[in-house]
Amino acid sequence: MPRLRFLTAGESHGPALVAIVDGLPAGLLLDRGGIDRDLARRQMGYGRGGRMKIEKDQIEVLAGLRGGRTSGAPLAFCIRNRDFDNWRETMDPWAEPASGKEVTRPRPGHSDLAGALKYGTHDARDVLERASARNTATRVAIGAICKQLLGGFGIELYAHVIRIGEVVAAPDRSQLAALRALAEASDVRCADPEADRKMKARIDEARRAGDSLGGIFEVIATGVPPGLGSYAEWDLRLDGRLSGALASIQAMRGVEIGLGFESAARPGSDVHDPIHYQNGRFARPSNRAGGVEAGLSNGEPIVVRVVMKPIPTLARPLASVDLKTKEPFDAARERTDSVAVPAAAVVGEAVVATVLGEAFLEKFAGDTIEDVRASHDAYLHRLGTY
Ligand code: EPS
Repeated sequence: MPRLRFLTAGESHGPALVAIVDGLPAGLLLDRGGIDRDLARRQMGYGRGGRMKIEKDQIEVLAGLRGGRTSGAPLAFCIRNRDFDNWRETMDPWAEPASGKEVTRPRPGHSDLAGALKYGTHDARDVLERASARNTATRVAIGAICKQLLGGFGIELYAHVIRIGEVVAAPDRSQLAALRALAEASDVRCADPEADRKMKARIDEARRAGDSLGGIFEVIATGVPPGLGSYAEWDLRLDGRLSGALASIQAMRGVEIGLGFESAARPGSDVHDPIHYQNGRFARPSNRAGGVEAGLSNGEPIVVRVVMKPIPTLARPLASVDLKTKEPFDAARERTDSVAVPAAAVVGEAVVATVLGEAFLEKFAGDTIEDVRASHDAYLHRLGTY
């Protein structure tokens, strides 16, 4: 039984994005509609540019699935890029690329300059095609598969936007279902209607100024049993794995778990969560740890927040230097989104699901979903009789 792992490939304007996911147990029933719904959620959001009007992302499974059930073999899928039809002359895998789409004016904040230096090229086209956040579609599909696995064991995930630019939301977190309904109905995926209005006004302002905005989203995972991850080795720690995976999403600049950076300002008595024992189970009256202590899930909801920087492609670009002539130029002007934080939240939700899926299948490893269930149920029984 291999551990859960995946690889992705694909250029933003190439024929398709592809992924291979290995280590899913056999017999897991997948719902294509659920995966496509998450792909559609990622495409939504106030402030996105023209590209999302072209794409309609859908999963096309190529291997490892029969009758909707995983076979235990690697699962391979692709998501077609509809925009490839407009880019054939540049992006055809075999034909010599037509001239005109070279990128010699690197955008500050994007991969263009460092990538061109790394590969010794004066045309950053190959660099930005792969570095593009378009690739997050594959991570959302992988996360959607993991959400379906985890959902079968009562683990639910949800992401919502809590800040765009200077606008900070104050959502009511007491009822998760209500928060989810509000955020899902919001164009900016924000569960605070007042902030929703202000965020959209701020996005309009940024768009008019040819500028972009970043923000913060929060992911909440409920129903996670205690004991996922490990304190035993650094690379098994759940906090490290969540932080690393979330920071690897394009444009993410910071991750905090639970109280996060605020922990620095408080005494320990106001940071750690007291332990109670009520009705035959351990209980925590607060969740400042965000569900993770010492690299292990502790049974409380996992809460992470992620900072996204403003998108570097600006309609009114910053100064840059031509890679060939070394002359100053305005950076390449490309079609762009002004804000992608609502989309990034969906990606973050998927990435947390993927990390939890990996940790879940480590703890409850099995060749078939029945084996996984037997291991899971035996563990819960043990916890119940502790
Ligand atoms: C992106 C640039 C834009 C975004 C793209 C990410 O694409 P284009 O250059 O085709 O206008 O729309 O995001 C997506 C295509 C997507 O599916 O999210 C970039 O440079 O990272």
